Amino acid sequence: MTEHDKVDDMLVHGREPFNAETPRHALDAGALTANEAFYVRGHGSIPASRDAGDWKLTVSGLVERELEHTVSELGEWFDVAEELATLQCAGNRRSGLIEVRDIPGEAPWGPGATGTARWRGARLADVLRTAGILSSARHVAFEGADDCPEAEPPQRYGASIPLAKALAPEVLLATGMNGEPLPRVHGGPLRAVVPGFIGARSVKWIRRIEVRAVPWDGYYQATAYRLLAPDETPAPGRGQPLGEVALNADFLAPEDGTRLPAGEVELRGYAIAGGERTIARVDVSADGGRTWRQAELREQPSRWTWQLWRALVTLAPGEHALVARAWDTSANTQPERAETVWNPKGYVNSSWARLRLVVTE
Ligand SMILES: Nc1nc2c(c(=O)[nH]1)N[C@H]1C(S)=C(S)[C@@H](COP(=O)(O)O)O[C@H]1N2
Ligand SMILES: [Mo]
Repeated sequence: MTEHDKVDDMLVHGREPFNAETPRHALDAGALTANEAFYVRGHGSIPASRDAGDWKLTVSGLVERELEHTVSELGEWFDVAEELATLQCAGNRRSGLIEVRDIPGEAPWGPGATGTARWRGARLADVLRTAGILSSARHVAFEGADDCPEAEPPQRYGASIPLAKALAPEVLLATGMNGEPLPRVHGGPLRAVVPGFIGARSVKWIRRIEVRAVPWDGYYQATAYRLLAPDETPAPGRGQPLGEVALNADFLAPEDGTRLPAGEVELRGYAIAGGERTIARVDVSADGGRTWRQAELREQPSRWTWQLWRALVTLAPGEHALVARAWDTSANTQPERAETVWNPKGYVNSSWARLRLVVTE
């Protein structure tokens, strides 16, 4: 184990703030990702540890009555719920975009900025209903306790989601992860979990919930985590705010570049649809996309999770470039090339998954 109780082979993109990606084999290990291998994405300093007894959450803004509860009180006063849900960072698979054109200041995350866990906590909707939502409310913002020096101007991390999503039963104020108290590096003692939305909206170390008429105006909602056109530069309000996760997939096994003997090879990977959609199909191709065969979908743990898949292909000696693409229940599929989705912050690389294998005699 290394810092923050993570396995030794995490792919560390930064130590301060701590950012670390899950290795493919740890995602391949099962439908749920172990806490000690779950990716960490942080923009600021992890707040000093506090226990649930004195960490206070306030609910304010467009509400009939303001609430203030410690995390322990939340557990006593609201029903405890569980959701299996996948978190996925909007920067997942950015390395494929960097290969097209450099993205200064953004780390080259591979396919492991994602993970699936069993989250436990109060339903946000129950808390909001207790506060009473005023009719002018449209968005619900979460403010974290971490100071983020990279933001312009420096500020605490914050983000918002539309009110309709905030009132959906799957959105949790989580205090537990995979049967353990929520680890501090993942937002303990309290974080939002917004299934189907980009990870950036699942704010960690929440201290304040603000019910608003307009989206949160902080840096991580108004400037970052927005999809810009290739010729734009980031500025407040520019581009499109990212919300629902986009359809995506990647290979998990074998590792990229593996050498293996000729014959049958089992390819394994994940696919995620995002939003309210689910995965309808995953195809793999061993000839660059001229012919495809369907992968076998494993059972989906819940409607808010990814779906693992596998496919058998027979490979002759030589170098092989395999590709995979997913389809969702809206009949969307993934674009072929990363060039077509390149953007200045390197978000949402939804292009085909690619895997190189070297097959020997
Ligand atoms: N307070 C706070 N919440 C945050 C962040 C952060 O930097 N600070 N990063 C966000 C981003 S970009 C992602 S992808 C997820 C990552 O959650 P994890 O570190 O538990 O995997 O947390 C989100 N919530
Ligand atoms: Mo993220």
